[in-house]
Amino acid sequence: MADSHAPPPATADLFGSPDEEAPWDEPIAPGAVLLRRYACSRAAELLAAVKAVAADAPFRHLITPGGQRMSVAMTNCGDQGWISDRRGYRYGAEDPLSGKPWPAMPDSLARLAREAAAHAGYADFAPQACLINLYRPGARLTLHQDRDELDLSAPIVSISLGLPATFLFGGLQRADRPRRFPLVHGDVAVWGGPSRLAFHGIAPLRDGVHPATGASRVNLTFRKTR
Ligand code: MD3
Ligand code: FE
Repeated sequence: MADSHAPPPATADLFGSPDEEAPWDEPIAPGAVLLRRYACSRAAELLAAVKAVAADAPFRHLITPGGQRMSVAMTNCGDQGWISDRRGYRYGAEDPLSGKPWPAMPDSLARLAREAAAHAGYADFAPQACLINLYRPGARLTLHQDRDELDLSAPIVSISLGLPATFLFGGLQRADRPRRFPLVHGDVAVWGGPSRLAFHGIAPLRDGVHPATGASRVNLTFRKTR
């Protein structure tokens, strides 16, 4: 028989499964905040949505304008998708593999991005593009800026799922030495204001297995493109 006088668990009731921790905020620079574990309680739903998108628009390794195959595999959902090929980097409404529009952005994804942006002080964030990155061990993203969006006043929201990664967060100059932050399953970040054009990247993914994703990491970035 349950003891009705037992104190309630500190956090377990509010955050689904008892082994899930409550999210917390970690500001890392002006305009940049990590919402630690923010997406944990919804990770299964988010990954199911990613799987549905990838069934329509499969992950592929894009070619950079310089002719290199990217080690990260990518796909998109939403009204616009980010692509790279010999001709350059750009957003477009169609998946070049199929010639069809990108899959619609699942509500579960759009809702989380919107809530995270609002939590960080950006009301009414309406992402037009969601770029989905798939990392296998060894995959990396070298230091770069995200500047293919026409409206740089909107933030970018990112969600990390699966294997942990080391995020490299530099400054506004490529030569600024990056700080390193671990990103783990369920971490969400909002990048706006003075951090919107910061150089950033992901160190080569280490070997491992995660219960939710196997030997991989999935990152989603939500963007207002115009
Ligand atoms: C800081 N993705 O898709 S997410 C990218 O984990 C990208 O796959 C990484 O960089 C990933 O372009 C990092 C975190 C992130 C995203 C956009 C930013 C950090 C950012 C834009 C400006 C500053
Ligand atoms: Fe980026």
